[in-house]
Amino acid sequence: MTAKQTQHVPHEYRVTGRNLGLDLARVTEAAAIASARWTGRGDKNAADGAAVEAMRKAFDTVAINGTVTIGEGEMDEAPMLYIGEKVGCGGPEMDIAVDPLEGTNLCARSLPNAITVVALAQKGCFLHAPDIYMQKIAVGPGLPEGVVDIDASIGQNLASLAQAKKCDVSDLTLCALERERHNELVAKAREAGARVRLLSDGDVAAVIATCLPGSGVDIYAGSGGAPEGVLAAAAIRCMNGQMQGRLLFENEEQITRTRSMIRPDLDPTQALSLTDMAAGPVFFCATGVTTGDLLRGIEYPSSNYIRTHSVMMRSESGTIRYMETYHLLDPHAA
Ligand code: VTB
Ligand code: MG
Ligand code: MG
Repeated sequence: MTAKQTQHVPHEYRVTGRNLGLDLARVTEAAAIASARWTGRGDKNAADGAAVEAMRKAFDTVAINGTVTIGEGEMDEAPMLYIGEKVGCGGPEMDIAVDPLEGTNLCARSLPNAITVVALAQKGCFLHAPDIYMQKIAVGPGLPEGVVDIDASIGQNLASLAQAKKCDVSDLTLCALERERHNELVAKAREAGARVRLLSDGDVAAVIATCLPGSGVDIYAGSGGAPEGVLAAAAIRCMNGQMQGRLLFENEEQITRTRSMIRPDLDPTQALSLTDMAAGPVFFCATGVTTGDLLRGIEYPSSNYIRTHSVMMRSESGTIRYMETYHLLDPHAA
């Protein structure tokens, strides 16, 4: 134990009311078990559909009055978990953000890091991000506030991060999605001396990796889905990391639609802080579908059990819980 840790011993257990994160685990577990049947079968839509259906059904058991804020799309384009849909069996008014299968391609191709994700906040606390791209930058906890800035060059950010971490830029690893649009970012980061880890998909897990000791990821940068940005922001809030975002609009129509979703005077070029994306107390929960850096995937340890691995986080208490669950296939057979 370090001197800093012992200052806080004995730890007084703070019971901060009901942890809804535990209920959410059953929701992400259900989605993961359902989509895992499609792992490696090359059909990402079927995998996604199975996750959505199972997640929607599992929400019926959660004691909230939930409204989907980040979901599967607009009401007319998504049959379930569409934006504005009410879920839950009654309780406090909450905002819900979901990605029933984050990394549909990863699941379909049986590649690492497919996860099922849910986050919860008080009503009005999640950014109503449309399904466009978001520029993102994230680093882990324990660093000076503002150590990286979405408006600075990647070279400046890496230099500032290295200084804060008392290391060399060549000791840092930047993680980004492998996309043509990131060619310049990647070239500049390598030019500055950093290592670059490229991912085919799944930037929610990649942003979270910046906060996990031992993940080897020091900074996440680049653009990915805006809904995924809000989900990652919820997790970063719970893990005390830093993150900024910026919605990337491709045309006027997207700006108009977003203004109608968020607010009429929204400045489309505005940098978004962590709390612009996820404010107030938040819960985050994910279950692994395929084994990755964050979580092990779905496993079949014996003929009558399915094993899931989930993580539940809560901003209010800062708890990060990992849960391994054995699901009995036929509870009435014994
Ligand atoms: C992004 C990323 C996601 O899909 O949305 C990506 O945030 C799609 O990016 O994590 P492209 O349009 O560039 O292919 C994921 O990787 C998986 O949903
Ligand atoms: Mg999705
Ligand atoms: Mg996704």
